[in-house]
Formats: sequence, C-alpha cells, structure tokens
Amino acid sequence: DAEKVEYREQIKALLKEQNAVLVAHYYTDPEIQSLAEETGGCVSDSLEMARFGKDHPAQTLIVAGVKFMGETAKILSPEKTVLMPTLEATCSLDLGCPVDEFSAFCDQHPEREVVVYANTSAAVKARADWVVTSSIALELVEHLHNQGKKIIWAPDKHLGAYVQRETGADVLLWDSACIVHDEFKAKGIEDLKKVHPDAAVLVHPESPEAVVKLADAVGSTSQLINAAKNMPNDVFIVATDRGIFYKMQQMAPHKRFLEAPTGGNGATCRSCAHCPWMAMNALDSLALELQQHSNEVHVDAALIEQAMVPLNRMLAFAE
Ligand code: CIZ
Ligand code: SF4
Repeated sequence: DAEKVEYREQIKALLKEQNAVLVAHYYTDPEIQSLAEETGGCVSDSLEMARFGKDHPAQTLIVAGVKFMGETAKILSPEKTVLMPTLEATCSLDLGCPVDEFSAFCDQHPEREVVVYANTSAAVKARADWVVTSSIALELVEHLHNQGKKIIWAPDKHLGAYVQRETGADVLLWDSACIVHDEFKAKGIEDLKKVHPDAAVLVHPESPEAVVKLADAVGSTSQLINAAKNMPNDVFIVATDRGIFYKMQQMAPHKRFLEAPTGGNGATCRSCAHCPWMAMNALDSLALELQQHSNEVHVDAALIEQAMVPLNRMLAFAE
C-alpha cells in the first residue's frame, strides 16, 4: 500500500545519503528482503551476512535480523557503525546459552575443542575455539574429527546431534533449541506427504531428529534454497522459517512451497513457523533507525578482540 511505498522510498534515500548498506536475513519480512536487493545490500544466511558486512566498503551497516547478527557484524568490523531496527530481537539459542554456565561447562572439559553456533552472544563466541553456521557445521566438525579432536557443541542440540550422526565425531552437546524449528512435527509432515505424494521435504537441521529423518534434503537456508531450485519436484514441504519462501519462490517461480506442519495432527500454526524476533524487523522501524540511530550495536572492546578470532577462523574455513 501507499504507506509501504513511502517507507521504501524514505529508506532508499536515507541509505544513499548516509552511505549505509542494508544486510538482511532470509527469515525477515519479504518487504525487507526485496529492499535489500534493490538497494545493493544483501539477503542471505548468517555466514554470508557476516562476510558481506565485513567486505562491503560502506561505513554504516544496518542489519535486519537478530541480535547475534548485528554483534557479529560489529565484531568483524569494529570501525563501522552497525545499526539494527531493534536491539530487542534475540534468539532462543542465544538466550539458552548464558556465558557463565557455558564457560564453566567448557572448563570441565578442557580437552575438548569448543565449537559454537553463530547464534550466540559475543561473550560465548569469545570463549570458543570455533564459530560455525549451519552451512559449514558438518565440514568443520568432520575436519576436527579427522584430526582426532573431541568436541563441545553449543547451543543447538538438534543441529549438534545431526552433526554427530553424520560425522561420527565425539560430540558433547549443550541442551538448547530453536523455538521455531523445534516445533515441526514428523507426524504432520507424513500426513501432508499423503496429500502431496510427489512433494520433496526440505529440512533445516535445527529441527528434531524425527523430522530430519523424513527429509529429502537437509541443510542450511542457502542449501535448502539451492535444493528448491535444483530438485526436479514441483512441490516442496519446507521445515524452516517461512520467511525463506520469498527467496525460494524467486529462484523457482513455478514451484509450490508448503509450510511443514507444526502441530501433530497436520494443522499448521501460522505463527509457529516464523521467528518472533525476526518478525520484529519492519519497514517503519528500519526507516526510524536510519533517521535516529538509536539502536547502534556496541560490543565491549575486549570481547571484540577475543570473539574476532573464532569468527575469522570461520570465514577462512568457509573460503
Ligand atoms: O535459524 C537461524 O537463525 C539461521 C538458520 C541462521 C543462519 O545461519 O542463517
Ligand atoms: Fe534463533 Fe530460531 Fe529465530 Fe533463528 S529462527 S533467530 S535460531 S529463534
């Protein structure tokens, strides 16, 4: 509508005026994703967001996603101004892994390599040997396993268990989950498959094991988008945040994408398959932030120095 058009124009002008670039996650509102594309910003997973923010010449980054993504951008580019439409957008994995408890847990297992998911606080990253995203989790753990290393994995227990099953590595798991992916139900997917027998099932490994087992493709958001594009199926059942449908539909306009059910009886709960924190990013808050700069991301200088090490190792490993 007219209001949206106005916000979009306003944001475009402000980005230009301030030499700022918009970095958005696949789970944000399609309006935000398309705006990032139109303005030369980026729409991607957390790994590519990190790389893009670091490599882009703009002095100001505005990150539409959740807190750990803004923090990662700041850690990798301390000299840049990093803004977010809100500083309240967190993540259940970040919340489920408080640094004091996590650090004590690591201290109890000093012989293990500490691998943490990008969905963690700067302080947890600072305590880690490695940071990974779901797009490189398997490869990195395989690499460490081949060197005979034992591993602590935090915070997502489903992703950790998946990595453990796939690599055979000795992995000690932290007990936390993503409130979105944890809700997908195998029974509901099986029922939906009966209605659409030719549908391929795409699953993000933050989902429970029973759901992963039903998958025709398991992977990070970018890997699932590629699968949607490259697999010959016309219909897909997708077990990840429905924000991803924007990009899947764009890459494969003639295919049909169905939300994987979050209820055991096949009923889909509209709000379950969408992250409430990603949903806090909106056109109005984005425009306001570019005007007011009231949500600048700050990370303690000592933490930046420490957390930068495993983050740069992640980027180098992903090359
Ligand atoms: O669930 C998330 O927050 C994901 C998939 C983040 C990412 O790595 O892009
Ligand atoms: Fe965290 Fe899950 Fe939201 Fe991703 S979708 S930000 S893992 S709560």
